[in-house]
Amino acid sequence: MIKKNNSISRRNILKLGAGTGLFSLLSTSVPALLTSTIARAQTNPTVLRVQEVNGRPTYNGVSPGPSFFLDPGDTLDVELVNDLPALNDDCTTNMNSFHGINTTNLHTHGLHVSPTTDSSGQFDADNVFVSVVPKEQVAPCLSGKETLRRHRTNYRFETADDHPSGTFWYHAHKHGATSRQVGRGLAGPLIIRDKPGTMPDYIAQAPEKILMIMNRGLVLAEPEGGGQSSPTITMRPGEVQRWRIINAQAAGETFAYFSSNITNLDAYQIAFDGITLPKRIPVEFSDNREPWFNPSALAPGNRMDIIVRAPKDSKERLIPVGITTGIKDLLNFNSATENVTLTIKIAGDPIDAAWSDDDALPGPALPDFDDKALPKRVIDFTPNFSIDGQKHNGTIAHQMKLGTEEEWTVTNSTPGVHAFHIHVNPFFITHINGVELPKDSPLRRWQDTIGLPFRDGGRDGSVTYKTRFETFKGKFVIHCHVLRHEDLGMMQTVEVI
Ligand SMILES: [Cu+2]
Repeated sequence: MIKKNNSISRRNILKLGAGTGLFSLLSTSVPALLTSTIARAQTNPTVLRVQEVNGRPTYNGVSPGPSFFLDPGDTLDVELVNDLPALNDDCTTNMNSFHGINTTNLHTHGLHVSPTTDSSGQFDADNVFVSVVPKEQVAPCLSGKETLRRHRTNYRFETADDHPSGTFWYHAHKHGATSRQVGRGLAGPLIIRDKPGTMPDYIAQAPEKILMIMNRGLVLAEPEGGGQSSPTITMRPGEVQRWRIINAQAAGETFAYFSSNITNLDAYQIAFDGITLPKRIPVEFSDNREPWFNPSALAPGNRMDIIVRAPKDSKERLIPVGITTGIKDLLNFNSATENVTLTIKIAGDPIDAAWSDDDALPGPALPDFDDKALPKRVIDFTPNFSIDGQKHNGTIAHQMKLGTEEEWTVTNSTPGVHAFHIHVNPFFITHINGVELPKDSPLRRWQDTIGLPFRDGGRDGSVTYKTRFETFKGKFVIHCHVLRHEDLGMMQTVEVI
C-alpha cells in the first residue's frame, strides 16, 4: 500500500505493479507459469510473501519481486510474510558466518527513510536489525542485537516531498543470509518517479524498461514481478527509451560494465544511484577501465539510468550488448567472467521520438557542498572481512550528529575488491586514491555504493566523499556490498544521534 503523507484527500492508491502502460512494448511471450504468478501477485499487492519456488526463495512466487512505483512524498506500506520452512540453524556462536538462512527482512536500498521505525513508532522502517523468522521456527537464537518478528511484520517507509526521484531497489538484508537470499532472487525494483515538469520532455515521454543484473543473468523486470533473462528489447528506428539498470548481483565480486561496441546508438547516462545528474554523459560501451574509474561501471548495489535512441535510418537488425560481470578477470586474477547479454532489436517503422542535443538535466535536487573544510572520519576496510580491524559485532562503531556534514575517507587496506555502502544518506564523491576529481569529472557525483580501489604498490586504495546526516536519528549500517563479505563480518553499526 502506498499513500501520500499529509494528504488532504487521503488518497490511498495502489501503485504496485502499476504503470503497465509504460511497459506496453514489452515482450509478447510470457510463459504460462509466469502469467499465473502475476495474477497471484496482483490479488494482494501490499504483501510481500517470501516463499520457496523450486527450492529458491521468491517474493510472491516470482523473482525479481514486483516493482514498487512511488512519487516523492509517498508512504510505502509492505507486510513482509516469511513463509519459508523453519530451520533451526540460527544457533551459531559466530554471527559472522552463513546462518539463519531462512530468516529474512527488508531493506530499501538508497532511500532516505527512517532506519528505525515509521514516524508513529508503530511500524518497522528501513531497519535491518529486524529478523523475521519462519512461522514454525522454534529457536531463533538471535544475537541480542536483533529484533525478533515471528512469521510477519509490517513495514512503513515514509518518503519526504523532496525525496530524490530515481531508481532504487529493495532486497533482503538478514546478516548471515544476505548473499544467499539476494543471490537466489530476493530483490526487486523500487522506483521514485520524477516530479512532473522536472525532466526534459524527451526523457519524460520515453517508455521505460527496468533491467536487473542478477545471479541468473540480465533480467528484463516485469512490473508485476518476474522477468525474462537475456532479454531482447525492441526499438523502432528513432525510438527513445529510458533504461533503469540495477546491479542486484550477489555472486563473487560482482561488478558489471558494458563491454561491447555499439555503433549508431545514442546512449547517455542521466542518473546514478537514483540521483539525477546535472548533465547527461555519454555511455562508453567499450570502456574497460577499472570500475572506480569507469563512470558506467556498476558495483554491486549501484544503479544507472540511461536514455537510449535507436538510429533513425537503421534497417532491421539485432545489436548484441555484452555486460561483463565479475571483476577478477578484469584485474587478471585469472577467474572466469560471465557475459550477460542483452539484444536490442531494431524493427518496425521509423518513429520521430522527442530528442534533444542539450546535455542539461535538472541535477540531483540535493544541495551542493561548498569548499569549506569538514570534520574528517576514516573508515578502513581491513583484511579477513573486517572494518577498522573488527568483524561485525553489533556495537556502535561511529556516531554522527544529526544535521552535520562530514568528510569521510573510506580506505581499502586489502588486496581484494570491496564495495562500500551506507544506508539512509547518500554521499558526494570528491577524491579517488587521494586525488581530487576535477570539477567536471563524471565520477564527481552522488552515490550510495562505490567500488573501492584495492591496496596496490604498497598503498591503500581510497575514496573520499562529503555527506550530511539529515532527518533521521538512529542506528543503521555501513557494509561491503559484495554481500558474501558482509555475511562474513564486513559490516559496522553506526548511529546518528
Ligand atoms: Cu567486500
